This record gives sequence, structure tokens and C-alpha cells, in this order.
Amino acid sequence: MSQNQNCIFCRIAAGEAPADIVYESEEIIAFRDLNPVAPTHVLLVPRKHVTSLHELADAPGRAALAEALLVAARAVAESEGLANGYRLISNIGPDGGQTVGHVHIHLIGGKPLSPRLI
Ligand code: DGP
Repeated sequence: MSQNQNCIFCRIAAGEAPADIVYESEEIIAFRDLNPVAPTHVLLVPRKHVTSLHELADAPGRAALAEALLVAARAVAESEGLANGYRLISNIGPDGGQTVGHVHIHLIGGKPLSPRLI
């Protein structure tokens, strides 16, 4: 379901670019971040091209996609053995530090994380 040939996450979802995939469902693909910041750093990515979580909030099928992201987060956390906790982050827009314009949630864990976000 690649919708944007210029989008690296669409290309990964379509199997046209390599990634270390850890979870797949009809709606979501999850793969390890290229530049991990913790022992587990997985990106949860809807296959459908939506620019950010902000846009997802009024996209067609938003409820199913939001649910699928949460289900994927829990499944990955369990398969990665993160019983002690983990963090979910979604960067939105330039001031949010978003560098890839396809909605994704970072799932980070495998070590104690600082309560401070920045
Ligand atoms: P953000 O700054 O929130 O847009 O995060 C984008 C993340 O995507 C960043 O941590 C690096 C990762 N990334 C960028 N390109 C690729 C890629 O081609 N493959 C993988 N696995 N990760 C990528």
C-alpha cells in the first residue's frame, strides 16, 4: 500500500527498501530505527501515508489506525521483553523534531529512561 514513492517509510512498507521488521499487521509495520537511542528503538508506522499524528487525527479511518498503533505498541513491547516499561514518542512538525514526513511513533526502552523529556 505504498502511496508516496518519495517517502522512505512508504517504500519500507511496500517492501521496496530494507528494514529490520519486528511486527506487521494489515495497518501497521514496525521496524528498528536506523539510529537507535536505546537497546530497543522501534518505529511504529501506519502503512497508509499520513504526514504526522496531527494529520492522522482527522484522516479517514483515524479510529482504526489509532487503535492499530496502540495494539502494535503493546505487541512490540511484549515481544521485546519490556515488562519494566518503555516510552512512546511522536515528533510532529519542524518544532517537534520530525524528520520523516510519514506518521510514526518511536517505541524506546530496554534501559531506564530519564523522566526528563528534553
Ligand atoms: P523523527 O525525527 O521523529 O521523524 O524520526 C525519524 C526516525 O526515522 C529517525 O530516528 C531515524 C529513522 N529513519 C530515517 N530513515 C530511516 C530508514 O531508512 N530506515 C530506518 N529503519 N529508520 C530510518
